[in-house]
Amino acid sequence: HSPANKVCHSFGDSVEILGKSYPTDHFTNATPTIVSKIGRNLHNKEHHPLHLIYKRIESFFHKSYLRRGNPIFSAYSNLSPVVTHEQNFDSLLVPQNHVSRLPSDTYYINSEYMLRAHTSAHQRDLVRSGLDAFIVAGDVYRRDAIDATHYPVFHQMEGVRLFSDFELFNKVSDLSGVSLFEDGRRDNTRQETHSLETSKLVEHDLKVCLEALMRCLFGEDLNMRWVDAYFPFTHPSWELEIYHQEEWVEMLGCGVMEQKLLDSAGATNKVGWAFGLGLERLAMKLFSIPDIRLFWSTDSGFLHQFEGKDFNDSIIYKPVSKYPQCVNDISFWIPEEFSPNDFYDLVRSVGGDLVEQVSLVDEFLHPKKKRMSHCYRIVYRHMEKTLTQEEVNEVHQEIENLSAQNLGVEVR
Ligand code: FA5
Ligand code: MG
Repeated sequence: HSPANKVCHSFGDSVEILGKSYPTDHFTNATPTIVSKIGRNLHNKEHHPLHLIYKRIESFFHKSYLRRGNPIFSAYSNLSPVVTHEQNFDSLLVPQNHVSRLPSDTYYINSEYMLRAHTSAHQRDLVRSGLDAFIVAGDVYRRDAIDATHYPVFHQMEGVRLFSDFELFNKVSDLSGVSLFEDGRRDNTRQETHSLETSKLVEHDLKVCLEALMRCLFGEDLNMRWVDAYFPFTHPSWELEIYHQEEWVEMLGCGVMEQKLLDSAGATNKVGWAFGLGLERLAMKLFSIPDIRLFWSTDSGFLHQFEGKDFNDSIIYKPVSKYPQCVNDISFWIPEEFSPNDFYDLVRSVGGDLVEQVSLVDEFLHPKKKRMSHCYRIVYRHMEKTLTQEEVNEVHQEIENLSAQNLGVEVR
């Protein structure tokens, strides 16, 4: 059990989020820096690139899926990112010992509440409320490394579609003896309660939908591939990768929804698919945005390039010239219980968006002292001006001081 709360969360007895007060306790490891991002709602800001992508996807679902002229997918983009551990994990059948529950990976508010780590946290409740088809966009929070493509807050979009037996089988001509459910064994192709036809038809509908979505975003001659994956709440499961600028990039995870989840939500006579995709990943590829920190920029150099744009306009971001980097290393002896994510959070709290990247560049075990030393390289870069060495030194010194104070490390 990693002592995540060693990173002095520095809230008092309670923390105020979106007008509600939450008592802090031994679980609390969210930091003020992280909590200050809640409510920014970049995905709902007119002309913000994340909003443009969200609108493109929403419009795809609204125009592709109609019932008697009305969209069948309902869209949600204002659900609170504060959820219970139960919503984020248990409702999705995430095992008690799954790594994603570790405080080194997740931001907890207290022993009941946390910041959602994925938009899947809303699946069960929205199905329970009676919906058959919905999309959800929102900010999600994960403790993670720091570099040009990782930020502790990013945005996801979830999609869910359920089918009754009539809805699933109405396109098949020979229906004799086909039913949604049957008793069997779980294997690579299906869950124990699904017929093979169910599993294959749901898979087909899901893949056709997501391939069409990607073509709608990236154009007709897009290169894609399906990769087998595992999620506790879908089976079978896949990831979709697209080929872009000479590399394969994972865009989303998806699968056939676990029947146990649907049963717990009261949808016992339906089957369905679900997917979750990353809006930053899509936006960075679509608009050629080179650094994930830029989404949080309030500088006109960035936002200006999207102003007055409609979600269907094609946009290529032109980098505001990159200012020089400043590289500083920090080495310290680590205590017995230490997680690099504790250090990353501290760096993020002190250095904010001046920090472009942090990487573990060296670790070694002192043969006599039996102590472990870590060396981290911190790359500083301001997105809108040149940093002076003094400005960097001040931040770096503060990182050293607080690491010694809060993480129990001994700076070398
Ligand atoms: C999930 O979060 C699952 N909830 C997805 C899912 C939903 C599966 C419904 C099945 C059914 P994953 O952690 O792989 O899975 O994240 C999904 C997508 O979010 C990724 O494909 C990627 O596009 C994006 N993503 C994940 N981590 C990051 C990150 N650190 N920075 C930016 N985007 C990320
Ligand atoms: Mg993944």
